Amino acid sequence: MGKRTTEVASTGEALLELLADRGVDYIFGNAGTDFPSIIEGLSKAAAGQSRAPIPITVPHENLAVAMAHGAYLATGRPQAVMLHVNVGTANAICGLINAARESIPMLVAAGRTPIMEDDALGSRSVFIHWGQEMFDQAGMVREMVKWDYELRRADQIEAVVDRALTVAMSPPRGPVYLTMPREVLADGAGDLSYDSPSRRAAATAASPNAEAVARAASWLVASETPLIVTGSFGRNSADVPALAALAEAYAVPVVGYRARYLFLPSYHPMHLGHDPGPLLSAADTIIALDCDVPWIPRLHDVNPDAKVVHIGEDPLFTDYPMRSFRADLAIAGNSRATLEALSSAMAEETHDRAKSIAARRKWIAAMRAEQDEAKKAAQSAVPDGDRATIAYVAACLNKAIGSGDTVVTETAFPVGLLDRTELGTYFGTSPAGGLGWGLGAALGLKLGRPDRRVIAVIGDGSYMFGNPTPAHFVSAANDLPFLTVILNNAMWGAVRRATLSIYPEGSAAVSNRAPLTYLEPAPAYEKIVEASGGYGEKVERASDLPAALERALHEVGVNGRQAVLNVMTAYSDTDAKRDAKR
Ligand SMILES: Cc1ncc(C[n+]2csc(CCOP(=O)(O)OP(=O)(O)O)c2C)c(N)n1
Repeated sequence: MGKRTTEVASTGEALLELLADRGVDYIFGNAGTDFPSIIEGLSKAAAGQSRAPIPITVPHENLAVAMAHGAYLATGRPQAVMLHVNVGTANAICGLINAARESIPMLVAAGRTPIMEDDALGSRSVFIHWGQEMFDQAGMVREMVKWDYELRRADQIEAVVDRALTVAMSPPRGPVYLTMPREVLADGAGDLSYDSPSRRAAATAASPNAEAVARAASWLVASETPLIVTGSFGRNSADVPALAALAEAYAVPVVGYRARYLFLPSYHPMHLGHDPGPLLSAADTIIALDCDVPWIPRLHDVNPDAKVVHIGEDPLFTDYPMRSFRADLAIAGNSRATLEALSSAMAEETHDRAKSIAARRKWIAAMRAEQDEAKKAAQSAVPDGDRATIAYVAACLNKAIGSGDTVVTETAFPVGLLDRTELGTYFGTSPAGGLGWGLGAALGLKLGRPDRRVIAVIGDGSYMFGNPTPAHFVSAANDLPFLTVILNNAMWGAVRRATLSIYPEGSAAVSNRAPLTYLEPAPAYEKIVEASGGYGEKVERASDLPAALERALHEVGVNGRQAVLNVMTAYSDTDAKRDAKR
């Protein structure tokens, strides 16, 4: 505990000093006329005269937020994003929606047009300073952030930075938003004296209610056919052993539904894949663990007599306007703590369930063996035609990568075909589904894990949403080589699937080129990375893919150069009709 005193030239510089002191590693910036004091402060830090997070120039705001998202996933520390007033904020909103729905903390700061029209350091100096002012700039993002505030005075900077970061990091975590008028940023020259480390701690995780845990434990112990379904458990890979232990000890199958993380290693005997459908109708106790959508009422039959327990920091997802899944019990608290408490409470239950656990272990093993067989068959299937299928890409990738490689997906991807053994090596898109996340997330993860290979598997549509030119620029400028595998079906397949699910025999179904669904003529995506000195290759034939993957991974891993494989993939209407029913 102690005080640090340093001389600063402005509040902008003080902000940077404090962010660095509080453990923020990076500031992902997209600058404008609101930035002079920030740029001056960063320049001083670059010259070794002050402290600041490492600045990363990101030429699109949505990419900047996705990078902060990925860097948090890699480091566990909140990062900062700095945007240009209302317009930069507008470009960042899609990324913020993704981050908010995945409880990803970050400090998003933006300038606010100068307050004074004249006669102050920092006052208005260009015509946009009138046009960019809003009555309520933060109103644009208020629904997506946990806290917003306008910095009013130089001498509140320490308190404001701490307030922002502690709110962001208190569970459930999430983004916060700070606006900063140019005059306040330019003010504040003199001694900055502050507590280092901070005297303001984020809230610790809440413990689950013991009575609720005991009730859930009694249901689980009495259950013949329990089931755990998760969506975002495993974001913190240190939580996974608690689930692995409970599932293993009591033979409880675990399914990831649209799972964003590795919730169990693939080889874990209780990992029963990614489709809860076949299990939901028989389950007598369903645990929705960090799971916003455990099933889809229109698609799944759920045992009407099943007891349903939701577990999570906010188990009812109170920031979702409508979500009305049955809940016999909803246990608020840190999920790892709840799983550990459940395990202890179950161990105390006295009646002997050994026989039924053993019987369950048998049928789970049989089901798992069936799944393993199907997986093996899918992994060795060769596509009928020239074009790769998505399953084939997954199987080739599975062979080409190692256990420590990090995989990011932004597309409908059969993640079950990847054998992922090391925790924290898989990341999928936010349930908000704001496209344009994958490239930035991969870059952020690479920043936080410089010694790991990072592979992004991205649909052609999503690749374009991801701002590829800025992304490849950032990669080259910051020495962040990563591999992008584009699944190029020359369409927005999801949009086609959605159309066919409602109009299976309609006009769009018989057209090869229904309006607003196809992306032809398909660009030579492999050329975009070349513009930033990267390695690009188009893969027309499935049989060429394994060697192409080897070449691209060599470029990334050995030559330290970013790479893109533009893989042409087949997508037929048979696929679309089948997928529409899922
Ligand atoms: C920002 C944003 N705009 C539009 C959409 C709607 N949308 C969902 S999936 C999709 C198509 C994605 O295309 P691609 O990445 O090529 O994958 P595919 O569906 O072909 O598998 C679109 C446009 C979205 N989710 N997010």
